[in-house]
Amino acid sequence: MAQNDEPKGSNQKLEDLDAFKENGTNEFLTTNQGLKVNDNQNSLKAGERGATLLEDFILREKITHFDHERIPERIVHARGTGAHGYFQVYESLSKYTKAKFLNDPSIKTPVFVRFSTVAGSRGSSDLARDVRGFSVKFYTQEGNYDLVGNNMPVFFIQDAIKFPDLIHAVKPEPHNEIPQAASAHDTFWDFISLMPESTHMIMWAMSDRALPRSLRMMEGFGVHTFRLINESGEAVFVKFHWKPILGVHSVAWDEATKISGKDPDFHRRDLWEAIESGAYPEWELGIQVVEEKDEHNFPFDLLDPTKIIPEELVPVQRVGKLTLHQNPANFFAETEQVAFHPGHLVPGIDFTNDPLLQGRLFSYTDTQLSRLGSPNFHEIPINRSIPTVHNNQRDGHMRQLINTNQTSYEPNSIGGNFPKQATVAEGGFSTYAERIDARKVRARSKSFTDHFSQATLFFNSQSEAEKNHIVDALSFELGKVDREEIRVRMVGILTQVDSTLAAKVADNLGIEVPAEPEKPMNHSVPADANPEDYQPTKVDQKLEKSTALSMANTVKNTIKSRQIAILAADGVEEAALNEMTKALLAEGAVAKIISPKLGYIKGTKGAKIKVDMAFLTATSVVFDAVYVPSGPESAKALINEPDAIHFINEAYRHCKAIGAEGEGIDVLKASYLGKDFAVTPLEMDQQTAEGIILIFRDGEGGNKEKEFINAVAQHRFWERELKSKVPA
Ligand code: HDE
Repeated sequence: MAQNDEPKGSNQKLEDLDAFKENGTNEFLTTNQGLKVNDNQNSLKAGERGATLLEDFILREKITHFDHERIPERIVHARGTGAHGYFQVYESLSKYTKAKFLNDPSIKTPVFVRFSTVAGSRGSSDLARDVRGFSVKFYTQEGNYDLVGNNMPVFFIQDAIKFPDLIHAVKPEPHNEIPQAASAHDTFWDFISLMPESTHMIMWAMSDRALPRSLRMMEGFGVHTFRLINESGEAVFVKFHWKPILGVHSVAWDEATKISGKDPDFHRRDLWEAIESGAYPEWELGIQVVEEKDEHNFPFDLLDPTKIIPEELVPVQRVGKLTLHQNPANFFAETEQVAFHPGHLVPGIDFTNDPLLQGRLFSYTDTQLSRLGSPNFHEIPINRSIPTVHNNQRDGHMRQLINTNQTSYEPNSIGGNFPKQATVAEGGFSTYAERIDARKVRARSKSFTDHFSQATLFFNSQSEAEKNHIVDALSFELGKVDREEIRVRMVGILTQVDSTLAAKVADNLGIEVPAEPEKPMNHSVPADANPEDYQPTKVDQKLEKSTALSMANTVKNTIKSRQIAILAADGVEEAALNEMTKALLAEGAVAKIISPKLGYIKGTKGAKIKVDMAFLTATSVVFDAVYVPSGPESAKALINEPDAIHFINEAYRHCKAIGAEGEGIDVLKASYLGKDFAVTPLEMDQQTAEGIILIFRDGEGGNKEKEFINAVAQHRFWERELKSKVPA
């Protein structure tokens, strides 16, 4: 991640937004009519103690506006956070597409990005086990292009007509509105267990991908196959990827549940703080390109949104970079009012017939009408395109534009037939002329019925720790399901993915693995159809594993923007503390000193050291690593502080890097780590020792700071879980 020299707020869209900004500094308070207000403390009354008068227009205006200041939250993806930035392509992609913003490496296209969880309400926790939305609005010179994706490359269902069913099943149950932002309940698993097409997505959703460490450390995917079209009208199929420069990292489930209580805004805060500190989040745009002639050369259908194209079959070409460099000025005006739509296209990009995508093309405009209240939502500042809008659409609620021409129809002679259509050469959009020769039918293609092979591919590609986390996640979720028949049916589905997975989950649930999964497995069958025609099939994927699917293979060479907790009290050795802090900051990490009390602590040499947080407000789960510097008095104080010991136990349980120097090591020994090792790391079991960096003052050579930094860069030592069960 570059410490970017780009000045904040420097892009064309941000300049456009400036015209709409207001700031009352040095101004008088006014009503909405611009009238200066003289008394904002008291309503108008008949006498000091009298009834309030209806004529008090100032009171009425203020209360009325307040009464109406909420809008409906998004029906899905209600909880979100956003940021401004820009996108730049590395080299012209004119070979594939005529989209101008993808043709010229000198163009910095302004973007607004919104990340979200799917199921929870606006006020729910960031750390729900859930899919994350990854929506990008490119404000191109040819109009707005929206890439509305997720952090997982597949989806639960294959046809848009099932979307309301899926969402009704996952949302809080209708009779009691429980549970919030959680899929661990009967209706969700009832639906999933009857819909085997969701199995591949379930593997992703139950994996650590559903618990990102940071929005800056997750991938993004366009999910559907799209088309790119070049100047000569030639098309290729394309899958879009966002690859985070910091790698893909997650937190532990136990940690996620604790973060949800300690800091439900964890992801939102992390994104905000990274951008404020100049550690601008970055992703590379990746594309997988498939030529039209190869459309049918895969063991799956490119139009099926429950399938990936494994990177082994079609490599991801990294073609450009997205940088987020400015936080919104106002959450409601920008993050809440932004309206994405996969149908916002520019010339050179087009759809395919993926039946999930096709339904989305209707839904997104439709939903804005009830959410934002008017077909003029495109006039809200954050939604305005950079090119000015000229057409004959008129009026409607909250119209902002003052159209001054006499004609609002086309063709016309009175207005010179303006605004006029553009030829393709002039940039007019023309839909890709796909050949279609078919009967009109309500049907699912037979090429969509392999529901398990890629679920197995995903599971097989995971590391041991990742597999265990999937077992734990499924056991937790199904453990929250009241009805045993749903659990049994779901374990039956899991037998189709991997028999060990099914056996482990069944064991945790205290049930038998069914000898045969329930038949028919797929209950999503038209009334007059033969259920046999809708049952899952298996197609050999000709691939055992795909390395890109495991987070274990991600970037592990940077600690930029990682949060390190330094536990210290009065009597800390300032040299030890300063050296480590200096080394961490030099690598771009953030170091925070945590002590029994706020204020200042004293070093052994008398230095006055500012405390960032007291144990009362700090918690290990929002940090990536812990370091305890030397100093006998400091160590003693920490050993006597239960919150300090708990802090270390938790960090140890969550497999984080832990470092200590001199007497700081005694603090580790007073924690649960003391059970796992006696004196030196040499006496520790190799696996438990990993990620524990001890610095002995009389130790020989080596750069221990560097060793600690390398450990932090590994993110987590998940193998530790196999060895040590920490009761924290
Ligand atoms: Fe969405 N989705 N979706 N979705 N979706 C919405 O649009 C919908 C799907 C995604 O930050 C809604 O403006 C249907 C896939 C994101 O503002 C709504 C179907 C993917 C966001 C809607 C899908 C997504 C939404 C709700 C099945 C990944 C947040 C509010 C056919 C590729 C956008 C809104 C933001 C939001 C409908 C499936 C991603 C109701 C009908 C697949 C990231 O229109």
